[in-house]
Amino acid sequence: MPDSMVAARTSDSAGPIQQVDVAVVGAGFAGLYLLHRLRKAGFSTVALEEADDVGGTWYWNRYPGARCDIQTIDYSYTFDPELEAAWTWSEKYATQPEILRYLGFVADRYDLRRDIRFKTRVTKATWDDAAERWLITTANGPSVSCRHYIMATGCLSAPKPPEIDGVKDFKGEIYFTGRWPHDGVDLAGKRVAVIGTGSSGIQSIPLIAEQAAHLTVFQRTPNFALPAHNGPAPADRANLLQGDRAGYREQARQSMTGVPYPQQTAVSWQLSEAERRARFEEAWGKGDLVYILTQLWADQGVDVDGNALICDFIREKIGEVVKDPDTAAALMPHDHPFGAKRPCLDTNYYATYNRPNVTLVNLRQEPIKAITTDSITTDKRSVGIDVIVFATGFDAMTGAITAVHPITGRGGKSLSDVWAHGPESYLGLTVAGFPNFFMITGPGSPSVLSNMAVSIEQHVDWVVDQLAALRQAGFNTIEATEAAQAGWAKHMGDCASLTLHRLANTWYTGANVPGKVQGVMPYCGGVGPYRSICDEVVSRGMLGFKLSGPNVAAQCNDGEVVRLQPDVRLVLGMLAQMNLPPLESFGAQGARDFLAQFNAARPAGRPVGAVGDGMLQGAEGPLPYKLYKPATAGPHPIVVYFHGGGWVLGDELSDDPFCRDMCRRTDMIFVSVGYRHAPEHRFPAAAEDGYAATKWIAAHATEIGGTPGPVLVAGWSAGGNIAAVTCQLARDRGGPEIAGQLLICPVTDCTFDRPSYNDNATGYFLTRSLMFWFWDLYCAPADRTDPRVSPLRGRVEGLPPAFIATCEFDPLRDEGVAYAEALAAAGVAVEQLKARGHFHSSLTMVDVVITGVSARVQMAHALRRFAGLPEAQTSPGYRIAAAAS
Ligand code: N01
Repeated sequence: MPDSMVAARTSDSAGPIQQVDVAVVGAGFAGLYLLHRLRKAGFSTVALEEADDVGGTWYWNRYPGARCDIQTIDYSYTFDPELEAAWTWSEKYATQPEILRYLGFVADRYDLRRDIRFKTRVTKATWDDAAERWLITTANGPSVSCRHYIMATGCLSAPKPPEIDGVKDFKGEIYFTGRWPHDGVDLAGKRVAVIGTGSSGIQSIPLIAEQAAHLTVFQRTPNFALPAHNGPAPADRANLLQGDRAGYREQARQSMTGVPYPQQTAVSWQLSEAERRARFEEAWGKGDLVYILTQLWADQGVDVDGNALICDFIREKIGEVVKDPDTAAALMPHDHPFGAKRPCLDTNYYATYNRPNVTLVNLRQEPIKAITTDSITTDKRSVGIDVIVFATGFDAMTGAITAVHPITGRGGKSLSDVWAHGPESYLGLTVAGFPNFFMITGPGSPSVLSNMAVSIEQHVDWVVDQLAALRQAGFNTIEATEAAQAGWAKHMGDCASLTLHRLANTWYTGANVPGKVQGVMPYCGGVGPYRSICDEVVSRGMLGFKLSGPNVAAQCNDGEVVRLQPDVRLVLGMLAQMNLPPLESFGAQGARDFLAQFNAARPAGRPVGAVGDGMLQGAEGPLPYKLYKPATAGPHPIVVYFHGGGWVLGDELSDDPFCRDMCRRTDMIFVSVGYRHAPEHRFPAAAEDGYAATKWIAAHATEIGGTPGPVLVAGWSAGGNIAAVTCQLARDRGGPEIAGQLLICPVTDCTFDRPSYNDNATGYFLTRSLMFWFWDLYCAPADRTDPRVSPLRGRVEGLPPAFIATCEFDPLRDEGVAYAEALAAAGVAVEQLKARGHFHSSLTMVDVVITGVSARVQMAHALRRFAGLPEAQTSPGYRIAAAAS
């Protein structure tokens, strides 16, 4: 329906209806910037705000000690350099009053208040399919009819009820940190209880302790807190910003967290104990949450062991400060990895427990039984109380959105119903079935895992840019498709499985609200990658959105914006940026040199019990080998391993990190064979060497520390081809006995027209033309159907049990699957792993493609099973992304 007709409907039962292009709910950081951008883009707009002034979270959270915990120079608007020049923060971490003054300053500077309806609570929102508009109903004042409806309500705005019996009976004063009285509270001479030790509790407790006659802190879960070392903005950061403001801001936008810190590359186990301690002490001294969360070592956020090192350091610090050992022990977190729950920045928090007027009650040992008229009673004691401060947190991420109830979308569906199993969204920005509805920093976007100021600006810019582009193109409606939304959920899950967030019960996962559906709600893939995905959606013709308008043809480019695993996407993105010439253009030796250089830059392999080398007898002469032995006492079963490289590249060391990783996971010996390469040694040199090497190793098993008897074979890519061929030759030539074969993305056939060859011809590192080059160098066309290079053409009955892994975005995918199917049809026990979102190199890029861990866990289980060993315990050192494995 055209707007002119809609405008004719000017009233409903509540009175005249306000007509605008865009209605915004909230006048905090997000709402203010939205108003500014919408106005500049020529949209008529109104912001509906429950409070009587701007500020959002900084309006409500006025408790003692409230401050930001991202450095203020980073926690600011960046859209207008003149605004940046016009405001100077007084401290590294500004107080709530100063931040509120800043937001008031921004509202005045851009004259935003005239479009804000204060003291206006939105009660419901209804999509009118015929009018293609939203009707927003408010508790007071006129309803609003708008083309687009944007929730800028913040992630932590709906306080959570205390859920403790007897609160209503309490006759003393009750305060919530999230709804603190504007006139302050006089706590002098009073017996105060604080319930909750999240950021709000930890910030307020030291100041409350200074005022109260006695403070009793009721702690359910101890949290990690770090000293803020507040003061003037640190010179190093301030100088960086002053030196190149635009560059600094841009780095923040492209960073993982919205604060410009580099990606750490050193992993914890590469650093000595002294180096790790030095890094930790430096971070502790900085008083910077983002720094300590990202800059210690690369595996701190993805590996429980790398993470545990930090937990130990922090517990040590707590022990140094808190004098009473029982209190210190109670304050030490043990139930979650550092960073999996939001850590806090504090000023004198732990030292506060040394004060004579402060008592800590550990609710894990003595839960609260009830609150009476004048006390709080636990299993063990009753504490007389005059004032209770609830610092019990929020119904985070979804609470403020579903507080508008119902939000009724297309077909009468309510958002609360649609989210009954958890918040679903496309990009954390929109929801299928809710046309023209947007959320700023909604669940499914980086939001609370980032510097909110940066994420808010990115969302606002994206939404307003798209609304302007739609208007320009004549579209009235925009709506996410179900397919795009489902794809986003999958990608969200893939990102979350890379992190340790699933190992903690937190408001990130909804675990803090009884009955709330649990799942990691923020997007864990990083601010920069997220931004590039949003931009990609636009550059691919509003991928995943349905667009319609009165005088234009409807448009829908449906699809999933990210199908790769998140770390694979990053690796491929980096490779694409390097803009390398095709590998085959280097020539064989040039390509070998390039690979050696490339491998030198990867993370070193993890330690194993011992690494040795030697020479074995190949088909036509000696061949080098590398031996990886587990740290446990032998003898161990032996896996004969063949590296990848298209029969042309690589050597016995080129898959070193993978061999080490698998040696550790399987507790078996890996012998990596340096077989001969083409073009110097063409077909069947590599195949015959593979067989000969296996025979030699089996015969010398005891000598090299292995278990006598059957060996196992494994290989990746062309190495997988050699492993498969070796099994056929061993069957046909009377041994050696092979107990099982692990084939990872193997070459199995010389047919190049399977769909995977076409679908993944370019863009995934192993290209179709590179494979053609490999084949040409190794094998004349007349020989290609020989089972010694195309094992799929051979007889597959009577082969050892197999585990065959293939990757979705690999030209070799379908021939790997075909081999598995052929083996299964011939009665060979075969297990398949089809790795979704992975490319040819994913599973061997140890400590780079972290999402490959679960595949390696499965491969290790298979090898152990083939060798007749019991299932391995997950041993310390390998629980990279424990969640993933
Ligand atoms: O809330 P929280 P918050 N009985 O959920 C406990 C941001 N923020 O307001 O962990 C007893 O973190 C609960 O215990 P448990 C920041 O992102 C930023 O402190 O569920 N205890 C927990 O200890 C932060 O993470 C700043 O076992 C109960 C506490 O209450 C987020 O807001 C400042 C309980 C709640 O901690 C939320 O922080 C403040 C019960 N029934 C906040 N229910 C800055 O510095 C809950 N608890 C920018």
